Amino acid sequence: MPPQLTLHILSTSHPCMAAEAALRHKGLEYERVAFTPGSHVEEMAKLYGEGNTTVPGMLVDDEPVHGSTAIFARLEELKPEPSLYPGSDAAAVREAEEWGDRELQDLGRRLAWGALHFRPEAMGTFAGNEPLDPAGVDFAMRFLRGTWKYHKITAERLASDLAGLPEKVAHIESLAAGGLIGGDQPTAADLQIGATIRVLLTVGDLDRLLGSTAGEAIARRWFPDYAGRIPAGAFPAGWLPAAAAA
Ligand SMILES: N[C@@H](CCC(=O)N[C@@H](CS)C(=O)NCC(=O)O)C(=O)O
Repeated sequence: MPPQLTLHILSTSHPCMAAEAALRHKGLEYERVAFTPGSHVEEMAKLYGEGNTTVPGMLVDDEPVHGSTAIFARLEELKPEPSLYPGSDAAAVREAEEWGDRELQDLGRRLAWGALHFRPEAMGTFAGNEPLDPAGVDFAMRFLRGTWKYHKITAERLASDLAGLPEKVAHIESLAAGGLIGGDQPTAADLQIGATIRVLLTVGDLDRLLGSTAGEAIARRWFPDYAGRIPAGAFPAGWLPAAAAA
């Protein structure tokens, strides 16, 4: 009997999207449990242990596997083909995936929540709805203050994240040029990096930096559907880097 797999997620989370794409790519059956933001903390701690409160988490029967990179690795053990760490590139793919987790993933949270502060009406679009009405904007503004605090977002932090983005985009280009990502089959690095870029594609201010890049192509290929649009002009213009890194 194959083990029973249960994936615990929050619905707009990009590492959760990445883990789910890996399950689908491997053709594994799984149960998907979407928690409500807020109460997920207690639920996750119960299942994955004190301190392991972020999503995704996956139960393999009763065995807890916490975090997207651990989930990729465990899925690879459970079903080696199609591989997420193919052949002689395995170590380099693992390194690229870890870079995506360590260096890029947080930007999907900070830049999206960060931009929404300036365009709170756009929060409605992330649920697939129209921009919020004035009462909705009042709610969103209170909610967004909470997300800034939780993710330790400050204007200085955002400006520095934006200034560093061209270098990260250039790193993704070099991974694609080296054939580690962007192939016909997704690697763990495609899924980890692509999921974050997919969230960043909702931020209109980043269109100029991300448009026609390898990151954009990978994100749209493996994550075609992701609701949300924050119109350009959210961030103060001076915070946006002038051009992509060479
Ligand atoms: N690097 C971890 C981080 C996961 C993470 O921070 N997930 C976010 C959602 S994108 C989360 O759980 N946020 C809610 C929380 O921190 O309580 C991974 O890839 O699994």
